[in-house]
Amino acid sequence: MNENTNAEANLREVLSHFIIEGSISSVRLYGSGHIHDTYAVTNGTPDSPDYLLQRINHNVFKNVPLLMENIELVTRHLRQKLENLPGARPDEEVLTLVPTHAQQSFYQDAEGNFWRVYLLLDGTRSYDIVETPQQAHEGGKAFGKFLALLADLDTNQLHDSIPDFHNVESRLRLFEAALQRNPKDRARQVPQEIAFVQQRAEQMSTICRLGREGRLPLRTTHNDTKFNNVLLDKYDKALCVIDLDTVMPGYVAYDFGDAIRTTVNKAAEDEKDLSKINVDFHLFKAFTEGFLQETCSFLTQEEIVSLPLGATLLPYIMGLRFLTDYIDGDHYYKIHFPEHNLQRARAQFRLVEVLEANMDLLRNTVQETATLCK
Ligand code: A2G
Repeated sequence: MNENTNAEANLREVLSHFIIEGSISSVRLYGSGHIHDTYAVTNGTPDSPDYLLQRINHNVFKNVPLLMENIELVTRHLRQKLENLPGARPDEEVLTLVPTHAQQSFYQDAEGNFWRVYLLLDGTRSYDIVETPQQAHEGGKAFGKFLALLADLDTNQLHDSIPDFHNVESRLRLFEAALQRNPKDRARQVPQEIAFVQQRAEQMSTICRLGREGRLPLRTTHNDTKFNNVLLDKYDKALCVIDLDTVMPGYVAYDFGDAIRTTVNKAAEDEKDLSKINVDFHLFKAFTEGFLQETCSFLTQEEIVSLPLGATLLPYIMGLRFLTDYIDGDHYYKIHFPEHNLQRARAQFRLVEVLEANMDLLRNTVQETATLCK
């Protein structure tokens, strides 16, 4: 047996613990995620579904059973809400977990790895780079509707799958600690990036502060609203929000900001040529309209004001996390070449600068859109 056949045999063994219909014809690596190992499982039996198999990264998600409880809770809640919504298609609009024969939502193998299986949604696609305002608008609607459907889920029922995930003050402390440790002696290669982080530390803590003062409510938020976490159908209509691992209590500006980070910039998240990093304002407006269409009935005025702050905060946090991982020796994110995390950090910081330079435009667009839909 060669290495690939061996690996596929192991994956098929894992799959045998789940209630799978039909017979599997292939299992292949899938997607562009930075955290888990994901495989597309193709069914050889006509009319039987394809699946998505994931090995959950338990260095990142330290308590997988609690993580899976969150996902069960959230998918159940979304499904119930959609079942009562005229015209909704719950089977296509919510992820479906496939249980194991022991009726669990995950399987732990002898080596301690955790696995789960979802139904693969047929005929859908996601975009790493947004191409049209229609796609941006649909993405805005999808993430907005996600928040709206979960607005009545008691946040106390959710576990923090990664504590302090978007808490920038905590991220800054981890960054300073990595600088102190400096295990690979990389800190001296990046003085400009370090200065970039430190100059903005205070201003970027605004949302944290407003939250602490009780001026921004904690809601059930997605917290990883990269545009490619929305599946669109063949007509580019948004269908389903995926990657529910970080659904936790958070601020709406986090979801808005992370989605803007990955919607308005037509260059890659790790673009090397910083001159290519720009903000497409048509996409910003289209996303904002879709998002507020679904959420403005329940967002407070302070939350609406916080949205443009989220748009600069999230690329800042991502740049900070990429840079921290680079300094620390690349333990968190999967990298594809030695300076990948540094390149990602630089691209994110450039995006922060472009967004900062256009803050008035972002604010006006958000405010005007909110006024129109109130
Ligand atoms: O990469 C992953 O999806 C991260 N998820 C997310 O937070 C963000 O950093 C993203 C960047 O592309 C987790 O860390 C769980």
